[in-house]
Amino acid sequence: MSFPKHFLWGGATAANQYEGGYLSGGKGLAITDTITGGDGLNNIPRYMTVQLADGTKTKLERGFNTEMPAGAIAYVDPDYYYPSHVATDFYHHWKEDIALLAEMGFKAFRLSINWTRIFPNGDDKIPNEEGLIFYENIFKECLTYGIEPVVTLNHFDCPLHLATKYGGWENRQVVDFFTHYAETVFKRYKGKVKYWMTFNEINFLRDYSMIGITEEKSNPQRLAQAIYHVLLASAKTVKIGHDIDSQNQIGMMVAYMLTYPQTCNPDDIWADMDVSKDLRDFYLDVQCRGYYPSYKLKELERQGITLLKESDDDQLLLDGIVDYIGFSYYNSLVTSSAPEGDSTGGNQMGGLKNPYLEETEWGWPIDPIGLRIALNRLWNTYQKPLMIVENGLGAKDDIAEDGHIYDDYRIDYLQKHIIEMEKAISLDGVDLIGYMPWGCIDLVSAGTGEMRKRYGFVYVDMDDSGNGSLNRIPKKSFYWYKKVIETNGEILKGI
Ligand code: P53
Repeated sequence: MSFPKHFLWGGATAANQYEGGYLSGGKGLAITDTITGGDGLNNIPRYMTVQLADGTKTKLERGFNTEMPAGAIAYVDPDYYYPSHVATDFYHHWKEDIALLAEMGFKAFRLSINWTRIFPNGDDKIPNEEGLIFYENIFKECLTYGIEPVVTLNHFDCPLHLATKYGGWENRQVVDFFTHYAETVFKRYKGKVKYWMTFNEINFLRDYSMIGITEEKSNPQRLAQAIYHVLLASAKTVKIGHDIDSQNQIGMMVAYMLTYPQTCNPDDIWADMDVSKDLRDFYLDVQCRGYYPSYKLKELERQGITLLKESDDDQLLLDGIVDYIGFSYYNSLVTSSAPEGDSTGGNQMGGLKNPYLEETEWGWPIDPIGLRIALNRLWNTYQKPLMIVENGLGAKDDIAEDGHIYDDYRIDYLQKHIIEMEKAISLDGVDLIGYMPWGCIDLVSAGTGEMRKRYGFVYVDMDDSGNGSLNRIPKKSFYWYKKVIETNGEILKGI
């Protein structure tokens, strides 16, 4: 095994799925706080509770196929259960949780700052000191154990007030609100946090629940403008972060949707290229190269979309080239020029069934070699250091009679992926700097809002309706991962 000496072994979380304390310590409401729990195995989606323009209260399916009508506003209804409100309560368990991560030997811990904990409304002039102290204590605690915090500035949590009052990211003012927030935390945590990421899975910020815009389908100009603003905010954030501390490493984060064309029919190959651009490459191109690629400009032209820009925007995008690429990788997808046949699930979206791959209980194909392919493609295309900031198996865990959790299936999944990572490093020369499997301590699923879809090395006693003691129990994978880190991967040799 040849993992670099200072390889960042760790794990990843996100505030809206892990933290809870949704109104504690002066936190404001984020749109993610208005999304209900669902049931992935029985196809019950997550909903957003919504008040329509005429005052009617209703719920709308959260997702890419639903459009938020003009004038509608998300709200919290006391009759519904919202998993983000308590989540797995990192808010009250952070000391205990960080101690558990330290016991596994973590070198890095990815977490996100809740924007609404720092600026409850998003447009506040002065930050919420209690929120700033909350994360400061967490970073200090990590550092006492030698754990490097890896901080996502925005993991799906748009302040509700910014949607209601400003129309979300379609409004250019939101760029300034966001960069004010970023500047505030860069200054406050200078010297404590070195690794930052701007927007989580930036290639999937497409609906009201994440960016606060309405009519995002019937008026594609709106979505294109909002995405432009998000990319601009990301670039501006990178620049501000570098100006405040030249030691800062500021990366992007993309859901790496690896796709395979179904056949060698050139129509299929072309369709795959076409889908890939929109699905992920566009976001990588802009953030790694500093400008909109020609295919995107042509596409906007064809759609009759004109982006509203300011004179120094182009320079801003160039100044905001990222230092590294962070990405999530869970599965691969099959595309086709004439998609028919059985479909499959997956992170963010599904594709056609791949007959060569097994699937998880939630229908996500398992494809460790795909991770090596993704690493090679990203490295060869952009020549930027890579960080895997999400990977893992969502599965049900049972507590055995002896009180232990024997999650061999999870060990098997992770092990196979780590072996492919090692090949990418030692055989292909990829510059991979870290591995942070998802949900290292059990947390709420983003896709389905369930608790029973677990990723962690540590079990948290909490069920899909929010009942449970919140007690933490290390699983079998906890001791396995500890060994992996301790031996810098050597323990996997020969497997
Ligand atoms: P889960 C769906 C919706 C939003 C984000 O996914 C998602 C997904 C995937 O279904 O992607 C990322 O929890 C995300 C994490 C998320 C993780 O994948 O649905 O960055 O927040 O938890 C895993 O199993």
